[in-house]
Amino acid sequence: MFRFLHSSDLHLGKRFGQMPEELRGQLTAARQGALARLAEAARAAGAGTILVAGDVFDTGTPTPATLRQALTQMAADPGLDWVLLPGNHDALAADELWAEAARRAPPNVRLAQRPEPIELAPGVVLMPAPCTTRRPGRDLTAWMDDAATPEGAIRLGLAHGAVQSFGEEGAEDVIAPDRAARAGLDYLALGDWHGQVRLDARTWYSGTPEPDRFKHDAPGRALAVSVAGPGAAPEVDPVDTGSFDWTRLAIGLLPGEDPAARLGAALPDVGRRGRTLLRVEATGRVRLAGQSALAAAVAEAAPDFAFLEFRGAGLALEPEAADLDAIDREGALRRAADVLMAEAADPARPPAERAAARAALARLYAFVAEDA
Ligand SMILES: [Mn+2]
Repeated sequence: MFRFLHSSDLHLGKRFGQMPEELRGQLTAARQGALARLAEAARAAGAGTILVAGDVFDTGTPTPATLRQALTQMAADPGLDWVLLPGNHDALAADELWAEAARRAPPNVRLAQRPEPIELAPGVVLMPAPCTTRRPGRDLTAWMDDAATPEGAIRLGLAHGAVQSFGEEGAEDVIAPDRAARAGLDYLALGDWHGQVRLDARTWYSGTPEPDRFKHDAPGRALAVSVAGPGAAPEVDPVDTGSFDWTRLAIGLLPGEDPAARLGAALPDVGRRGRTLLRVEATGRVRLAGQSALAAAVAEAAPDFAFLEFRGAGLALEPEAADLDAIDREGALRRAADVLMAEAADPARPPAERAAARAALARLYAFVAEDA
């Protein structure tokens, strides 16, 4: 029985420049902290080896502190072996990074810099496919098909990249999704996709241990994998390793509903909010009063969260004469409100302009309501 932890896409040193300044350092530190959480998860699963399937570092030029502190953390438990694979963000082309890593790596850290078998344990052979460049232009796992391993050995693969091409170019970059079957692998540990995905019983993307975007809308995870012997189906268990949650909250509204109540009911537990980055995406139809109430409810909840972003581009204003009357029945304010309402509903205008008109109208409404 061989047990290991499969992870990928740590992106150590990622700077989060688009985030508020006071949050950036916390998010970067949370990524670095993922190393200790992976070590803990490995020990809890009884695994002695951690395979990192690429993008250990966010760039080929991490700061010396990022590199050295990562290696120091990996050295903290000499009973755990780490195997680090160059991914597309930290490809072999970053030769200074990998040379420095090789100089400083503790004995329990192996750098999978060549496509050749590595003996992880007696009878357990790992075949790595390090990324040579950001876009290697070929399937780097092809060599595994013909790689000879000792009779009766467990064959493991480690690679980084897509298994599917969505664009017109780059199809030759793609990893054969059936590589495990073709190469007789007991398990193929993949990285690149930041969400956890099972391709087949022997082929998984572990996902990142610490989320870094809203796209996947899932907590940070790794995989605890057990292989009983050559040919045996692996046992694969997801384990939680995340520190921050990146959560998308979709709210579809109808004009008669109370948007603030809907939002309140859908928000995560208060205790978790300080470690949650939340994107609220409102769609549907809303009246002016509802839009004001929603904006106020978002502003009220925001300080509980590490980050809260509101997206209302999918929200249509329901034209109600009574709402415009509440602004004014005639005069300059009413004329402004009529123009804004028309612009907000004009399909010929770009979405950003319509959103601006909607926001301006909501401001006008809130301003007048406050004054009253
Ligand atoms: Mn990545």
